Amino acid sequence: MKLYKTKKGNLLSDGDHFWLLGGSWEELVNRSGLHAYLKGLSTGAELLSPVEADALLNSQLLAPVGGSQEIWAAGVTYLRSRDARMEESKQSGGASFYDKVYEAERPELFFKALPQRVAAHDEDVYIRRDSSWNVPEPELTLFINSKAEIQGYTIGNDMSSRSIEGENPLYLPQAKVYQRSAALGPCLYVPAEPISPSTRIRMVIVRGGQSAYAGEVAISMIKRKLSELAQWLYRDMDFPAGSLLMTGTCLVPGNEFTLSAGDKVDITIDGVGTLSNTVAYKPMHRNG
Ligand code: DO4
Ligand code: MG
Repeated sequence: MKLYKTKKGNLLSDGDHFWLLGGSWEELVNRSGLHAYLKGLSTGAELLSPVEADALLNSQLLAPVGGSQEIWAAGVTYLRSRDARMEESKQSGGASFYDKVYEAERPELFFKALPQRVAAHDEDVYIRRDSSWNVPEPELTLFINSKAEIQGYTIGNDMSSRSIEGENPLYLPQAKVYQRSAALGPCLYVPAEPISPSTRIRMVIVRGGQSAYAGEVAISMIKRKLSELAQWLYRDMDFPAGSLLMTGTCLVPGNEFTLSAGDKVDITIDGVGTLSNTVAYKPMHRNG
Protein backbone atom coordinates (compact mmCIF):
# COMPACT_ATOMS: atom_id res chain seq x y z
CA MET A 1 0.00 0.00 0.00
CA LYS A 2 1.38 3.45 -0.92
CA LEU A 3 0.24 6.97 -0.06
CA TYR A 4 0.77 9.39 -2.93
CA LYS A 5 0.79 13.15 -2.85
CA THR A 6 -0.70 14.41 -6.13
CA LYS A 7 -1.80 17.84 -7.34
CA LYS A 8 -5.45 16.68 -7.02
CA GLY A 9 -5.27 15.24 -3.51
CA ASN A 10 -3.88 12.38 -1.46
CA LEU A 11 -4.20 8.90 -2.86
CA LEU A 12 -3.83 5.54 -1.15
CA SER A 13 -3.23 2.70 -3.61
CA ASP A 14 -2.20 -0.93 -3.82
CA GLY A 15 -1.61 -0.43 -7.56
CA ASP A 16 -5.07 -1.74 -8.60
CA HIS A 17 -7.48 0.09 -6.32
CA PHE A 18 -7.50 3.72 -5.21
CA TRP A 19 -8.78 5.31 -2.03
CA LEU A 20 -8.98 9.10 -2.31
CA LEU A 21 -8.49 10.91 0.96
CA GLY A 22 -9.57 14.46 0.27
CA GLY A 23 -8.89 16.33 -2.94
CA SER A 24 -10.53 18.09 -5.87
CA TRP A 25 -13.69 16.01 -5.76
CA GLU A 26 -15.69 17.94 -8.31
CA GLU A 27 -12.97 17.90 -10.89
CA LEU A 28 -12.44 14.18 -10.32
CA VAL A 29 -16.02 13.01 -10.50
CA ASN A 30 -16.66 14.81 -13.70
CA ARG A 31 -14.66 12.57 -15.97
CA SER A 32 -15.07 9.17 -17.53
CA GLY A 33 -12.47 6.53 -16.69
CA LEU A 34 -11.62 7.83 -13.23
CA HIS A 35 -9.66 4.67 -12.42
CA ALA A 36 -7.38 5.08 -15.45
CA TYR A 37 -6.96 8.77 -14.65
CA LEU A 38 -5.88 8.01 -11.06
CA LYS A 39 -3.46 5.38 -12.30
CA GLY A 40 -1.86 8.03 -14.51
CA LEU A 41 -1.85 10.55 -11.68
CA SER A 42 -0.09 8.16 -9.32
CA THR A 43 2.58 7.21 -11.88
CA GLY A 44 5.64 9.16 -10.88
CA ALA A 45 3.79 10.98 -8.06
CA GLU A 46 5.68 11.74 -4.90
CA LEU A 47 5.06 9.52 -1.87
CA LEU A 48 4.04 11.05 1.42
CA SER A 49 6.83 10.93 3.99
CA PRO A 50 6.07 8.85 7.14
CA VAL A 51 5.53 12.10 9.06
CA GLU A 52 3.14 13.47 6.41
CA ALA A 53 1.31 10.13 6.21
CA ASP A 54 0.92 10.04 9.97
CA ALA A 55 -0.38 13.63 10.03
CA LEU A 56 -2.85 12.87 7.23
CA LEU A 57 -4.21 9.72 8.82
CA ASN A 58 -4.66 11.52 12.13
CA SER A 59 -6.31 14.58 10.60
CA GLN A 60 -10.02 15.21 10.10
CA LEU A 61 -10.83 13.66 6.72
CA LEU A 62 -13.20 15.62 4.49
CA ALA A 63 -16.43 14.07 3.26
CA PRO A 64 -15.94 12.97 -0.37
CA VAL A 65 -18.35 15.47 -1.87
CA GLY A 66 -17.73 18.72 -3.74
CA GLY A 67 -19.46 22.01 -2.93
CA SER A 68 -21.92 21.88 -5.83
CA GLN A 69 -22.71 18.16 -5.78
CA GLU A 70 -26.12 17.07 -4.51
CA ILE A 71 -26.62 13.95 -2.42
CA TRP A 72 -29.63 11.83 -3.36
CA ALA A 73 -30.92 8.56 -1.96
CA ALA A 74 -32.84 5.54 -3.18
CA GLY A 75 -35.32 3.84 -0.87
CA VAL A 76 -37.01 0.47 -0.44
CA THR A 77 -34.39 -1.27 -2.54
CA TYR A 78 -34.10 -4.21 -0.11
CA LEU A 79 -36.88 -6.42 1.31
CA ARG A 80 -35.87 -5.59 4.88
CA SER A 81 -36.44 -1.88 4.27
CA ARG A 82 -39.83 -2.56 2.65
CA ASP A 83 -40.97 -4.71 5.58
CA ALA A 84 -39.72 -2.29 8.27
CA ARG A 85 -41.45 0.64 6.54
CA MET A 86 -44.72 -1.23 6.08
CA GLU A 87 -44.65 -2.03 9.80
CA GLU A 88 -43.89 1.54 10.92
CA SER A 89 -46.62 3.08 8.74
CA LYS A 90 -49.40 0.58 9.59
CA GLN A 91 -51.19 3.14 11.77
CA SER A 92 -51.13 5.86 9.11
CA GLY A 93 -52.47 3.54 6.41
CA GLY A 94 -49.38 4.25 4.29
CA ALA A 95 -48.01 0.68 4.24
CA SER A 96 -49.09 -0.18 0.70
CA PHE A 97 -46.95 2.60 -0.81
CA TYR A 98 -43.79 0.76 0.23
CA ASP A 99 -45.03 -2.54 -1.13
CA LYS A 100 -45.88 -0.91 -4.44
CA VAL A 101 -42.60 0.96 -4.84
CA TYR A 102 -40.56 -2.18 -4.10
CA GLU A 103 -42.23 -3.90 -7.09
CA ALA A 104 -42.59 -0.87 -9.38
CA GLU A 105 -40.39 -0.14 -12.38
CA ARG A 106 -39.77 3.40 -11.09
CA PRO A 107 -37.63 3.37 -7.92
CA GLU A 108 -38.08 5.64 -4.94
CA LEU A 109 -35.50 8.44 -5.21
CA PHE A 110 -35.38 11.38 -2.87
CA PHE A 111 -33.20 14.41 -2.31
CA LYS A 112 -31.07 13.85 0.80
CA ALA A 113 -28.54 16.61 1.41
CA LEU A 114 -26.42 19.47 0.24
CA PRO A 115 -22.71 19.11 0.98
CA GLN A 116 -22.78 21.69 3.78
CA ARG A 117 -25.23 19.57 5.80
CA VAL A 118 -23.10 16.40 5.59
CA ALA A 119 -21.07 14.91 8.46
CA ALA A 120 -17.63 13.56 7.52
CA HIS A 121 -15.97 10.51 9.08
CA ASP A 122 -15.49 11.03 12.84
CA GLU A 123 -17.92 13.96 12.99
CA ASP A 124 -21.26 13.92 14.82
CA VAL A 125 -24.46 12.95 13.05
CA TYR A 126 -27.66 14.46 14.45
CA ILE A 127 -31.03 13.19 15.55
CA ARG A 128 -34.03 15.50 15.56
CA ARG A 129 -35.42 16.86 18.81
CA ASP A 130 -38.96 16.44 17.46
CA SER A 131 -38.49 12.76 16.66
CA SER A 132 -38.92 9.87 19.12
CA TRP A 133 -37.70 6.99 16.93
CA ASN A 134 -34.37 7.35 15.10
CA VAL A 135 -32.10 4.99 13.19
CA PRO A 136 -28.97 5.10 11.07
CA GLU A 137 -29.17 3.55 7.59
CA PRO A 138 -25.88 2.13 6.28
CA GLU A 139 -25.79 2.49 2.50
CA LEU A 140 -23.38 1.86 -0.33
CA THR A 141 -23.10 5.27 -1.98
CA LEU A 142 -22.30 5.84 -5.64
CA PHE A 143 -20.09 8.59 -6.96
CA ILE A 144 -21.63 9.37 -10.39
CA ASN A 145 -20.26 11.70 -13.08
CA SER A 146 -22.28 14.11 -15.24
CA LYS A 147 -22.87 11.35 -17.82
CA ALA A 148 -24.58 9.08 -15.26
CA GLU A 149 -21.53 6.77 -15.13
CA ILE A 150 -20.63 5.26 -11.73
CA GLN A 151 -17.00 6.21 -11.09
CA GLY A 152 -16.48 5.26 -7.44
CA TYR A 153 -18.02 4.35 -4.14
CA THR A 154 -18.18 5.64 -0.62
CA ILE A 155 -20.07 4.79 2.56
CA GLY A 156 -23.25 6.66 3.42
CA ASN A 157 -25.39 6.92 6.53
CA ASP A 158 -28.96 7.97 5.71
CA MET A 159 -30.03 9.01 9.23
CA SER A 160 -33.80 8.72 9.48
CA SER A 161 -36.70 9.49 11.79
CA ARG A 162 -39.03 6.49 11.82
CA SER A 163 -41.62 8.27 13.97
CA ILE A 164 -41.99 11.17 11.51
CA GLU A 165 -42.06 8.99 8.39
CA GLY A 166 -44.38 6.49 10.13
CA GLU A 167 -46.85 9.22 11.05
CA ASN A 168 -47.39 10.12 7.40
CA PRO A 169 -45.30 9.24 4.30
CA LEU A 170 -45.73 12.85 3.15
CA TYR A 171 -43.44 13.83 6.01
CA LEU A 172 -40.56 11.96 4.34
CA PRO A 173 -38.50 15.11 3.63
CA GLN A 174 -38.61 16.03 7.34
CA ALA A 175 -37.78 12.47 8.38
CA LYS A 176 -34.78 12.45 6.06
CA VAL A 177 -33.49 15.97 5.47
CA TYR A 178 -32.12 18.03 8.34
CA GLN A 179 -28.72 19.19 9.59
CA ARG A 180 -26.14 16.34 9.60
CA SER A 181 -28.74 13.73 8.64
CA ALA A 182 -26.25 12.39 6.11
CA ALA A 183 -22.74 11.13 6.72
CA LEU A 184 -20.26 10.25 3.95
CA GLY A 185 -16.74 8.86 4.06
CA PRO A 186 -14.08 7.99 4.99
CA CYS A 187 -12.76 8.05 1.40
CA LEU A 188 -13.73 7.66 -2.23
CA TYR A 189 -12.99 4.09 -3.37
CA VAL A 190 -12.16 3.67 -7.06
CA PRO A 191 -11.66 0.06 -8.18
CA ALA A 192 -10.87 -0.95 -11.78
CA GLU A 193 -14.06 -3.03 -11.99
CA PRO A 194 -17.57 -2.37 -10.63
CA ILE A 195 -17.92 -3.33 -6.97
CA SER A 196 -18.61 -7.04 -6.47
CA PRO A 197 -22.16 -8.11 -5.48
CA SER A 198 -20.62 -10.27 -2.75
CA THR A 199 -19.36 -7.09 -1.01
CA ARG A 200 -20.70 -6.97 2.55
CA ILE A 201 -22.02 -4.02 4.55
CA ARG A 202 -21.72 -4.19 8.33
CA MET A 203 -23.11 -1.86 10.98
CA VAL A 204 -22.28 -1.84 14.67
CA ILE A 205 -23.88 0.58 17.14
CA VAL A 206 -22.08 0.93 20.46
CA ARG A 207 -23.76 2.43 23.53
CA GLY A 208 -21.85 2.90 26.77
CA GLY A 209 -19.10 0.55 25.58
CA GLN A 210 -21.55 -2.29 24.75
CA SER A 211 -22.86 -3.40 21.38
CA ALA A 212 -26.46 -2.20 21.06
CA TYR A 213 -26.90 -3.48 17.48
CA ALA A 214 -24.81 -5.44 14.99
CA GLY A 215 -25.84 -6.62 11.56
CA GLU A 216 -24.39 -7.38 8.15
CA VAL A 217 -25.54 -8.20 4.66
CA ALA A 218 -24.20 -8.61 1.09
CA ILE A 219 -25.13 -5.94 -1.44
CA SER A 220 -26.32 -8.74 -3.76
CA MET A 221 -29.59 -8.65 -1.74
CA ILE A 222 -30.52 -5.39 -3.51
CA LYS A 223 -33.61 -5.55 -5.77
CA ARG A 224 -32.26 -3.26 -8.48
CA LYS A 225 -29.06 -2.77 -10.46
CA LEU A 226 -26.83 0.09 -9.27
CA SER A 227 -26.62 1.42 -12.84
CA GLU A 228 -30.43 1.37 -13.07
CA LEU A 229 -30.66 3.65 -10.00
CA ALA A 230 -28.12 6.04 -11.53
CA GLN A 231 -30.03 6.11 -14.84
CA TRP A 232 -33.33 6.90 -13.10
CA LEU A 233 -31.76 9.73 -11.12
CA TYR A 234 -30.43 11.34 -14.30
CA ARG A 235 -33.77 11.14 -16.18
CA ASP A 236 -34.70 14.68 -17.11
CA MET A 237 -32.20 16.13 -14.66
CA ASP A 238 -28.67 17.43 -15.23
CA PHE A 239 -25.87 17.15 -12.68
CA PRO A 240 -23.10 19.23 -14.29
CA ALA A 241 -20.71 18.50 -11.39
CA GLY A 242 -21.88 14.91 -10.84
CA SER A 243 -23.70 13.59 -7.79
CA LEU A 244 -23.73 11.08 -4.95
CA LEU A 245 -26.47 8.50 -4.61
CA MET A 246 -27.12 6.43 -1.49
CA THR A 247 -28.55 3.10 -2.64
CA GLY A 248 -30.87 2.13 0.22
CA THR A 249 -30.58 0.19 3.43
CA CYS A 250 -30.87 -3.48 4.16
CA LEU A 251 -30.03 -3.19 7.85
CA VAL A 252 -32.81 -1.90 10.07
CA PRO A 253 -32.63 -2.55 13.82
CA GLY A 254 -35.73 -4.06 15.47
CA ASN A 255 -38.71 -1.84 16.29
CA GLU A 256 -37.68 -1.51 19.94
CA PHE A 257 -34.42 0.23 18.96
CA THR A 258 -33.94 3.98 18.78
CA LEU A 259 -30.67 5.93 18.74
CA SER A 260 -29.50 7.90 21.78
CA ALA A 261 -27.07 10.82 21.94
CA GLY A 262 -23.60 9.40 22.50
CA ASP A 263 -24.15 6.21 20.45
CA LYS A 264 -21.27 5.40 18.12
CA VAL A 265 -22.25 4.13 14.66
CA ASP A 266 -19.61 2.24 12.66
CA ILE A 267 -20.45 1.27 9.10
CA THR A 268 -17.98 -0.91 7.22
CA ILE A 269 -18.11 -1.85 3.56
CA ASP A 270 -15.61 -4.44 2.32
CA GLY A 271 -12.85 -2.77 0.35
CA VAL A 272 -14.08 0.76 1.06
CA GLY A 273 -13.36 1.22 4.79
CA THR A 274 -15.24 2.21 7.92
CA LEU A 275 -17.33 5.33 8.44
CA SER A 276 -17.61 6.20 12.16
CA ASN A 277 -19.89 8.84 13.61
CA THR A 278 -21.21 9.71 17.04
CA VAL A 279 -24.88 10.56 17.49
CA ALA A 280 -25.76 13.97 18.95
CA TYR A 281 -28.41 16.67 18.93
CA LYS A 282 -27.66 19.76 16.87
CA PRO A 283 -26.37 22.37 19.31
CA MET A 284 -28.99 25.06 19.95
CA HIS A 285 -28.61 28.39 18.15
CA ARG A 286 -25.67 27.26 16.08
CA ASN A 287 -25.32 26.22 12.47
CA GLY A 288 -23.09 23.35 11.36
O1 DO4 B 1 -39.24 5.26 1.92
C1 DO4 B 1 -38.49 5.74 2.68
C2 DO4 B 1 -37.04 5.74 2.66
C3 DO4 B 1 -36.42 4.42 2.43
C4 DO4 B 1 -34.96 4.40 2.64
O2 DO4 B 1 -34.32 5.38 2.95
C5 DO4 B 1 -34.23 3.14 2.44
O3 DO4 B 1 -34.82 2.13 2.09
O4 DO4 B 1 -33.01 3.15 2.64
MG1 MG C 1 -32.18 4.97 3.31
